[in-house]
Amino acid sequence: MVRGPFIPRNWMGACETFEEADWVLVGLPYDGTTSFRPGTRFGPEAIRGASWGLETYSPLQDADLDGTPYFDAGELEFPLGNRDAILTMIRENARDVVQAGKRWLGLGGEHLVTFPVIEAYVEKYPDLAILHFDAHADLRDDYLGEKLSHATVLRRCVDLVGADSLVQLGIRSGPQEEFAWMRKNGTLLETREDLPKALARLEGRPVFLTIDLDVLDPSIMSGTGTPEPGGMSFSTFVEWLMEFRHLNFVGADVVELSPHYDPSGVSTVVAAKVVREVMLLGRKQNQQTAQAAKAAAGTTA
Ligand SMILES: [Mn+2]
Repeated sequence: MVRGPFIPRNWMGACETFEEADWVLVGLPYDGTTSFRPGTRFGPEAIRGASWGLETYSPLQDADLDGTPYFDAGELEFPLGNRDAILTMIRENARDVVQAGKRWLGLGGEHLVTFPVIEAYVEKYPDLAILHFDAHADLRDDYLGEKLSHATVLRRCVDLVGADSLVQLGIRSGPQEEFAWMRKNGTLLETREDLPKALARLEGRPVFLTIDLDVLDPSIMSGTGTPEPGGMSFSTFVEWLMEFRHLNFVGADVVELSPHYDPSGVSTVVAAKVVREVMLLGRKQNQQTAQAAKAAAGTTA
């Protein structure tokens, strides 16, 4: 018998049980269709480690994770190499979370992991809309002959929800046809002037938020499979995110962290902070209010 205490390996501050959670974090260590630099299978574990360096309070949103029950389910153990079996596992797990009335928060992993989650979501929310941050449109109909790939994932999601249920930000790389498609279908939010139109697509509907971390500039996000120069600073990213914070987010994922390409560890810290801000979206809970509520409930902080 060794006494401990031992360092927890889950996400900082997570609650004990699935039942009490609002958000459910699920690690998705899969990078099987990655076309350039593999390694996102190590993303979720790295994000968990970095979470311990975060504060629970977000000055940006004046909200605290203490008032946000979230459960860290851990990493799914995948039969690596069997893409279809892995997608089925993710779909079934996401379905359990969604049908229990909880919000999925997937930690990638490559971006293909979003598709089976959207499949599970549209079963419960047929009017689901998707808000997509990425350097890449991921709208190819196939990639090297494959219909299911990190490069086609948003096209597969559009097959389910329709092009008029998608809003995309930060896209700065892709073939001309993808840009033509986005402009034709009005999915690409390029300037502040486009914001009201984008919000009109999303307001009043259940929204799934999918964030490919390569939307951020490689200067803070070198730790990703397909870095693209010219990306958002962290400040610009959160400014955009705050434009959407009043929406009804029913689930989210944060994908494509590949920690071994970032020896400084900065990308992983950024990723963890993105996850924190996502969990606090829509929760306008002032810290003092939360503490007062705790005191009233007779619990200790
Ligand atoms: Mn991308």
